[in-house]
Order: sequence, then C-alpha cells, then structure tokens
Amino acid sequence: MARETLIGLVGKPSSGKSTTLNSLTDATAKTGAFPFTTIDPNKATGYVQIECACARVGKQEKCKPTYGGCKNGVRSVPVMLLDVAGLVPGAHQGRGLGNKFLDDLRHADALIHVIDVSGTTDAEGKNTRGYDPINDIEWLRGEIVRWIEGNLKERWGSIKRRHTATKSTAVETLQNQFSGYGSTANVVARCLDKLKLKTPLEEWDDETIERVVNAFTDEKFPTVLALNKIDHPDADKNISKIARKYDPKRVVLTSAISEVFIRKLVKQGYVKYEEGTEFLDTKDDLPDDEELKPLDDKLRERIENVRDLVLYRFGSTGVARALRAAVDAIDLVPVYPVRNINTFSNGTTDGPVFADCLLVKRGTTVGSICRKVMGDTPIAFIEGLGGTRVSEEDTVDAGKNDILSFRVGA
Ligand SMILES: Nc1nc2c(ncn2[C@@H]2O[C@H](COP(=O)(O)OP(=O)(O)OP(=O)(O)O)[C@@H](O)[C@H]2O)c(=O)[nH]1
Ligand SMILES: [Mg+2]
Repeated sequence: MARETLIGLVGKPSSGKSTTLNSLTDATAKTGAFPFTTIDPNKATGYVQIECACARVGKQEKCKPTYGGCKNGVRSVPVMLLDVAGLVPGAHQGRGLGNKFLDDLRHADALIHVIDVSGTTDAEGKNTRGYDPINDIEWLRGEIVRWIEGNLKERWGSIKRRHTATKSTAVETLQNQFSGYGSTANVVARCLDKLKLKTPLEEWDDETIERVVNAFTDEKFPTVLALNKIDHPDADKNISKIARKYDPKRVVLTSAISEVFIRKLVKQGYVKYEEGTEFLDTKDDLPDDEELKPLDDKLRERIENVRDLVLYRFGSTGVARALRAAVDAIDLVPVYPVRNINTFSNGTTDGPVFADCLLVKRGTTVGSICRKVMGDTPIAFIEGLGGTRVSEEDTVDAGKNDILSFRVGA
C-alpha cells in the first residue's frame, strides 16, 4: 500500500454513513432522514488510535508526529475515509445507480458496513418499524460479490482465451482483472492458496468463479459491521441477535449522532471530552475550569441523555472503535522510520521523536518499506532497535522490526 489507507463506509440509504464520516473527521457531509441524501462520494481524513512506539521506549514527552498527534502514548494516525451513496438490493444490476456507487469503492482497503440497528428503516432506507437489520448484512455483501463477479464474467470468454494464448498463471490472469480494485498479486495469490483449486483456470465453471470472487472479496474488502443508532430504544434486541451470529472482532456498536453532538459541544466550549472514551466533563463537573461555558437546562438534559443512553451503557460512542476495527481487519501494523535509531529523532539529538508513522500490512518486508520511504535513494544498510542490522528480507509485525533507520550510502 503505497498510498494512504482508504476505508469505505457502505450501507443502505439512511443507515448513518455520512453521520459516521462526520463523527470521525472534520467533514460536514450532508445528512438527512430520507434515502439518497448522498449522491457523490465524500472523502475526509480520520484518525485511527494506536499504541505508539514512543511509550515502549519511554519517549512520550518528546513524541511529535508530523501528521495526526500523540498523547500519553496513544497516537492518532491519519487514514482516508470515503462515504458513498446508499446501496439497495439489486445495486449490482444498476438499481439505485448501484453500479456507479459500487465503482466508487474500488480502491477501498476495508469497508465499514454502517447498519441501522434500530430497525426503523427498511432495505431501501425508508421509515418503518421492526425491520430486521440482520438482513442487510447478508444482502449487502451479496451485492458486492455479485458486482465483482458480474465484471469478471462479462469478459470471461476473452479472459480465458488470453490466458491460454499467453500461457499465464492463474494469479497473473486474475491480477490483470482485479488490479482495477487496487488489488496486488499477493492478494490474488493468497485467495487462490486458500481455495486449493485443482482445476486449471480455463476449465473453471460458474461455481468455481463464484468461490474465487467470494474469497477475493474477503481478502480485498475485509468488512467491519458498525451497528449504528444504539441510542434508539429498539436497538437492543437486534444487537444481541447480530452479536450472537458474527465474529465479535468484526462487530462494533456505534452512535454516530452522539459523537457528532459531542464534537459540536467541544468546539462550542461546553464540554471536555476524551475521544474514544466515556469521559465527558461539563462546567457542572469542573466548576473551577475557566474555559468551560455554563450549561442551560436544555443542554444539561441532552448531555445527560447521551451519557445514559450511550456513554455509560456502551463505554463510548463506538466510532473510534469502528475505525480501529477496520484497520485491524486489514491487518495493518504501524512502522516508524527514523533517521537516528538511538534517539528516534529526524534531526537534532534533543529534538522531537517518531515524526513519521506508516501503516503497513503485517508481514511486509523491510526492503519494500525502505523503497516506499526512500524511493530510489541508494541504501548502505538498515538498522533496527538498538542499532542492530536488519535485512531487507526481514518482515514487520506489531513491535517487531517496526522502528527502522535507513542509512544512505552506496
Ligand atoms: N438515532 C440515531 N440516528 C442517527 C444516527 N446516525 C445517523 N442518524 C440519523 O439517520 C439519518 C440518516 O443519516 P445519514 O448519515 O444521512 O445516512 P446515510 O447512510 O449517509 O444516508 P444516504 O446518504 O441517504 O445513503 C439522519 O436523520 C441521521 O440524523 C445515530 O447514531 N442515532
Ligand atoms: Mg449519506
């Protein structure tokens, strides 16, 4: 991933995609209680919270990221978020302009499926009561699979002919087709490995193609389920039903609207808030605080509501957790390129440390990170923590080969 990590927000109309985008970024995407409020995609920078390397080496005081920030060893690393138009059943065939909308997602590294867990909107995003949101999980993934499958099958005849004529491997042929989704040969190889297919590509039947596309979708678009609108009284029974059925690592409870509300209060000076936590302080809590504005009764009541319905019940609004879960689903780990491996700074010995942080896939080689950071600059050797030599073939993991210094020289 040479470019920034891109996370796509998907879901049916009115599930809260744009609200979620606004809750995680400074975007002010239009939101509304009617389907297809968003037509053109909105892109904005969000910040995923990770445990920074500065804490590991006791340099929290000096840590100074060029992008994002770091507070007490919790680092905010920028990632791009993409909020697209709502998808409806049949989108892959063009329903609700589905084809165009799906195309907007091509380059996403992971998806957050924003689900209206209150059951107050139907599959098309229209107002209702008692809709079972578990349906949305199934059909939405189906739309994505069938969109990719459709694109592939449309050309299958010529793909097969070319494959035979050029004596290509299955990985080469498929990568040609999947590169348009920002895929790499590694991604394609991994999904073919998992399937252990015996038949050569030119003999694949429809069922085999479908299995390949399913595996590719899992590899290329790992998906987190954000059960949104948990503040709504109808949410509870739907939450437990979904939580029982799906991988807990991939399910997050959110109230995007609460986060947007709290962020607004922070800007207006009514509250102090630690993002990603339940801690929210007002003038009532901190009467000696000079910066906080006093509350009126109406505002006090609204804040009490958010505390009772969301913060105290669920521990946070959940949006930061959703972003973190998406980054974890891609299996990204932070890597810190530094000039000086002893001080971790890029300049003076006493200067700020850990200015840069990249999110890379676990298992990426040190050599490829080096080329990403240094381009064609000739490298003499690479140092890791403690000044030890690290080979270009070594791979990175969380806390392993993740602090690196690329020493220039012929
Ligand atoms: N109760 C509650 N309502 C929410 C929450 N998040 C969003 N909403 C409401 O749901 C409606 C739809 O929100 P949007 O963010 O516009 O939804 P969207 O998914 O972007 O919709 P489209 O752009 O039409 O696809 C709005 O009325 C929001 O205020 C939430 O956490 N709780
Ligand atoms: Mg929207």
